[in-house]
Amino acid sequence: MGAMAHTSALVRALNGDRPEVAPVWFMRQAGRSLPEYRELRVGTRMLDACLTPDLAAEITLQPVRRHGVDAGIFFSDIVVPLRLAGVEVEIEPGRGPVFAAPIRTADDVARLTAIDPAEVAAAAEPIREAVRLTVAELGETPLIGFAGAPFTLAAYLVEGGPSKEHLRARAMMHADPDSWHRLAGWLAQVSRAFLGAQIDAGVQAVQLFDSWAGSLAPAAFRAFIAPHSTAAVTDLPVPVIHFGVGTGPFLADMRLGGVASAVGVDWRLPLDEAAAIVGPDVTLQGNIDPALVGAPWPVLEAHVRDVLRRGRAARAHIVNLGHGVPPETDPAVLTRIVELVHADGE
Ligand code: 1CP
Repeated sequence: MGAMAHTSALVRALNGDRPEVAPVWFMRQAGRSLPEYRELRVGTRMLDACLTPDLAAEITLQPVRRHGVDAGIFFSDIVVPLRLAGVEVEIEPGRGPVFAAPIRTADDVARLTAIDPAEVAAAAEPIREAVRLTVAELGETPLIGFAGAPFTLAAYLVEGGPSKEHLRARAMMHADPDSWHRLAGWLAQVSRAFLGAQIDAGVQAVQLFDSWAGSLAPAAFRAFIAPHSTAAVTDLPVPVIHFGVGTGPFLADMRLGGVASAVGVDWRLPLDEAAAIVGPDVTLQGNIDPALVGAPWPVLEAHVRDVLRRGRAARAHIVNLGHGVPPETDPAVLTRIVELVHADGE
C-alpha cells in the first residue's frame, strides 16, 4: 500500500518523471458540488466539520470514489490553523472566513504574533487523525495536504473577511513594512505547522494556496511575499505545489527559487507559454477554464484536449482546473473529464 502510493502518477509527475497518463484532480473537488457532501454537512458548521476526523475523512474520500481522480485533497480550510492557534474565526455559509477582530494596527499584529505557532502543532491532533483515517482508506491513491500562503491568509485577517482587492493587506506591506513582515513571518510558521501535522500523518504532497496573489504587483510579490511563502514550505519531506490565480506577470517567481516542484497556472495563460516562462525543471498544474465546465460537452472536450496538448511542453503535467470547481457544477461532468484525461495517454 505505502510503496504503491510513492510511485503514484501524481508523485511521479511532481518528481519530473512524466507518467504515460497525466494525473488529474480538481481543486475544491471535496464539498461544493457533491450532493452527498451537502447531505453530510447538514447541521454541522464548516470549521466543526473540519475538526471532526471521521467527517473530514469521509468528505475527502467522496470525490475520489465518485470521479476516480488520481489524488484526494484533504478536506479542511486555510483558516483551520488560525482556529487551532486560538484566533476567533468562523466560516459563514455563502461568504467565507470572518474574523471577530481584524488585524490592522501594529498593536494588533504584536498581540497576534505573540501566540506561539507551536500551539498549532499541539492542537492539531484532529487533523492528524483525519489524515490517518483518510490515507488508510485511500490505499494507493495519494492524499494532498494544503495550507494557505501568508498573503492569502493576511488578505482575510487584515480585512476581517473576504474582499475583492485586498486593499488593507496590500496597504499594510507598504505603509508599515515591519508589522507586515512580522505578520507574514508568523503566518508562514502557522501554515508550516499545519502542513507538518498533515505530513506526519501521511499526506504524500502538499499544495500552498496563494489564491489572491494575483492582486499583487510583481515587485510587491518579490519583496513582501515570496520570502515568507518560501519559509512556509522550504525543506519539507514531500513535494510542494504552489498555486495562485492571476500570477502570469510573475509566474517564474512562483517557483519559490526551486522549492516548488510544481506551479499551478490559472486559465488565463496557455500551458505551453507558461512552460516557456518557468523553464524545464518544474512541473505545471492546470489549467482547464472553470467557466467551460458548464459548456456543452463538445466545447469542453475540445478545450481539455487543447490543455493536454499544451501541457506536453512542460516537464510533466498535472491536470486540474485553473481554479476551484464552481459550486453549481454537475458532478457527472467532472467524472467525464477524468475519463477523457485517462483515455488520452492510452
Ligand atoms: O476540495 C476541497 O474543497 C478541499 C477543501 C478546501 C480547500 C482546499 C476548502 C473547503 N477550502 C480550501 C482552501 C481555501 N479556503 C482557499 C484556497 C482555495 C481557493 O482559492 O479556492 C480559500 C481562498 C479559502 C477561503 C474560503 N473558505 C472561501 C473563499 C471566500 C472568498 O474570499 O471568496 C470560502 C467560501 C471558504 C469556505 C469553505 N472552505 C471549504 C469549503 C467546502 C467551504 C464552503 C463552506 C461550506 O460548505 O459551508
